[in-house]
Amino acid sequence: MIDLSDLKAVKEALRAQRIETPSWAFGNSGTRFKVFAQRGVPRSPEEKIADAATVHRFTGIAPSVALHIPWDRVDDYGALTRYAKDLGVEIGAINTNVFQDDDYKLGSVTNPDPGIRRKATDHLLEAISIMDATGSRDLKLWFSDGLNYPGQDDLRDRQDRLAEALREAYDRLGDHQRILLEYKLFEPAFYATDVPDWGTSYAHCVELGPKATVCIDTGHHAPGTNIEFIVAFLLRQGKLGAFDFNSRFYADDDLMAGAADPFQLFRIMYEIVRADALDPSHGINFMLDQCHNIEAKIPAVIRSVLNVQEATAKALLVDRDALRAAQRAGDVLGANAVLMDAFNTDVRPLLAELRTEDGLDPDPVAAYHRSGYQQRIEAERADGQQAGWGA
Ligand code: PSV
Ligand code: MN
Ligand code: MN
Repeated sequence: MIDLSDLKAVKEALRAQRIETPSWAFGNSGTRFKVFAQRGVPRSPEEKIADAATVHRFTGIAPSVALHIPWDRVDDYGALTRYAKDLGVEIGAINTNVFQDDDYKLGSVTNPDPGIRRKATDHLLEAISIMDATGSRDLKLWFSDGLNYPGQDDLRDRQDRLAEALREAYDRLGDHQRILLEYKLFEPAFYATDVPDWGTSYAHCVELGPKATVCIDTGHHAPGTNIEFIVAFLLRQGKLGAFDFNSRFYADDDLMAGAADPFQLFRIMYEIVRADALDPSHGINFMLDQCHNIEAKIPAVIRSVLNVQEATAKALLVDRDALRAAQRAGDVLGANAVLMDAFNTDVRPLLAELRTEDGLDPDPVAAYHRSGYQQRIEAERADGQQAGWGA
């Protein structure tokens, strides 16, 4: 059993933790079969930011919100940034969207048509201009580009076109800005995807330079993939830039982080702790990328933040000296027991204590329900509409 009496260092590490919420998680979303509208969903980027600020108010560890362009397009990004600041949050990563335009049927930056490639690359450059106005560090790129049929296009030419567009975006980055290149095994393309895995993303990032790093979306792998290995490998190479946390049972399900496999989340967070990479100064952006199709959105985002925090607390409890000693001694069962001991520890009382010490409610979900915020937005946003995925 782990002794929970003197945990000053663990609490300090948890206090420094930062999780970024996605604006689109607050809007209506669904599957290709049906979008179930909910009452009180945001009608504008400002209202999404207000919901993100509410998540931060109750959790204390979610002080930034990622935007998705054009879903969150506004005329004045400086004003939007000030609006966010007034609510106590910052604008985080700027996500590009080169997947919802008819022109991109055969690809965006990899499209065989140079005119369409130009349009897609211009969108990436526009996103960097938005980052200049919002003060954002991260340009998050995910390309839906790929092929449905063998022979449809030349696999290698498409890599060249991708590299060319990435180079143009990279060269436009300011000193404190960087690219996060996300990969995804399949969907919407079913035969080949142009950035299907961490290796492809990593190779492009290495070619680009130090301001390009890999973003791991936990829902974007083949079933059974050992994600913590990828985390450990990229950390060792200094090329892990960010996470899109969510959980999945089948494909890219975008369910709440830690809901499907809390043990996997713990194993991932252990590799982060193992590399001393939890602190924001290390530069990893711990984001959520989720869609709440049937559950209430704000409590679902709060729950996800808490799930990541719980996994982190357990990872911080791993007795690293004992683990190393067991590993060096070749004690297979002993080493595994050290890890499982931490995972099986109930950290909820510790986290409740931490929140109380910091002036937060020990139960953020219950506090949200008591706050009246949900009733207020349902009344105020009576004409709520699609935002994000449903748009
Ligand atoms: C693609 O599946 C993805 O994970 C990318 O991050 C997109 O930007 C995001 O989903 C939108 O939810
Ligand atoms: Mn993602
Ligand atoms: Mn995804």
